[in-house]
Amino acid sequence: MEIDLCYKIHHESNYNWEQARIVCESEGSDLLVVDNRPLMEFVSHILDKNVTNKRDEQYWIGATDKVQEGNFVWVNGQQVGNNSWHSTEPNNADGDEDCVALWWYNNEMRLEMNDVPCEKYTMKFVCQMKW
Ligand SMILES: [Ca+2]
Ligand SMILES: [Ca+2]
Repeated sequence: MEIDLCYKIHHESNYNWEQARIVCESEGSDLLVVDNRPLMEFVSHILDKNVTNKRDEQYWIGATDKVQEGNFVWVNGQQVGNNSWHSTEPNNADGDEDCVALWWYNNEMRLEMNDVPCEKYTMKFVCQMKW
């Protein structure tokens, strides 16, 4: 599969989801859309080379269920499939998890998606150029 992606990893971790998206937009991009497994594996590979302590690494990506609870959509308007979620996610913990981040579950090579509170946490993020 050919992967046509220009991305930028933001290693500063002081933005919540909405703020991170605004940073991406100010650079002519948007938060990363990882809508298939090969692309997720590619992104995992790239991020794996750029982190030192995976246990602490989390990255905002461009998916949210802010508009309708339980209905996750990418920032490009596409529906989020179910192939890249961690096995127990999305769980909408405490009824307040509407934004999606990548986590290194169990310190493995594999990144998986988790829904987390949009504003409570700040973390690193990945922007993707729009063409
Ligand atoms: Ca939710
Ligand atoms: Ca969750």
